[in-house]
Amino acid sequence: MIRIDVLTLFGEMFDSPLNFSIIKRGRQSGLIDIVLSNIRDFAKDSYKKVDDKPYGGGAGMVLMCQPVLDCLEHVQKQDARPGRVILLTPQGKKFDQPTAKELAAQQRIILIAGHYEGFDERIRIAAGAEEISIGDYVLSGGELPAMVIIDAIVRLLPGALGDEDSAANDSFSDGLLEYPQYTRPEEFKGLKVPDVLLSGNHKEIEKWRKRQAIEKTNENRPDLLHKYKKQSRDSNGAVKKIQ
Ligand code: 4GX
Repeated sequence: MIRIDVLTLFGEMFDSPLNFSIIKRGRQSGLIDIVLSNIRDFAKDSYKKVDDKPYGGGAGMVLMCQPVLDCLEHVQKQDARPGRVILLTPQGKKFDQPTAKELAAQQRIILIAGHYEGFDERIRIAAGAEEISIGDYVLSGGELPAMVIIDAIVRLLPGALGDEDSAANDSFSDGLLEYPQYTRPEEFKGLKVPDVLLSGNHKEIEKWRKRQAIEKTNENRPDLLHKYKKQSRDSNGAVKKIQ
C-alpha cells in the first residue's frame, strides 16, 4: 500500500476531495494510506508562529525551517520507508502524466504544501526535496496542487478504477488528446452523431477516432503533436504514416 503524507497548515481543505469517488474507494479498499499532518503543531512559541519576514526584505512571509522540518522528521519516523519529499511550488518541475506514473510506482510520498510567499530554501536542501509545479499560474497555496497530484496518482493504482475504465485509454497515454465522444440520442437539437460511429465498422471507427484525436491535438495542443510525431518515427527516422 502506497502511503502519501501531506504536511500543511490547512488540513481541512483536504476533507472533501479526499472523501469522494475514486480516492475515497482507494482509501477504503486499502490501496492508499493518506496521512495529513499540521505544520503548526510543531511551532515552538506560544503564538504558534510558523512564518517570518524574508531576509533582504520584500513582501509576504516565508515558512520557517524549524516547524516544517520537525513535522517532516515526525512523519518520517512513523514509517520505515523514507519516501520522496516533494515541495509544491511554481518554481518546480512541471507535473505531467509521466511524472504521475513515476510517483504511482513509489511506496511512499511526502507532499509539503506551503501557503505563504514561499519556503525557506534550507527546507528544500535539508529535506533532500524535489520541487513540483502543477502549471504556470500562481495559486494561493500548495494544497490544491497536492490534491491534484494525489488524484492523478490514485487513479493509476492497480484496482483503483472500475473494470470498464482503463488508464491505458486516457488522453496522453499515446501522446494525443482524446477523440470526441457521443452518446444517445442520435440527434440533439439538429446536431447529429457522426455516421461512422453508428456504422458498426470498427476499423473505420478506429481510423476516424485517430484522425479526430490528431486534429484536436493540432488545434489545442500543437506542442504535444510535435512530441507525438517524434515518437512515431521508425528506426530509419522516417515519420510513420499517420492514418
Ligand atoms: N504549482 N503555489 C505554493 C506558496 C509557495 C511559494 C513558493 C513555496 C514556495 C503552485 C503551482 C502555486 C502558489 C503553491 C504559491 N510555497 N504550486 N504557494 N502552480 O502556484 O504548485
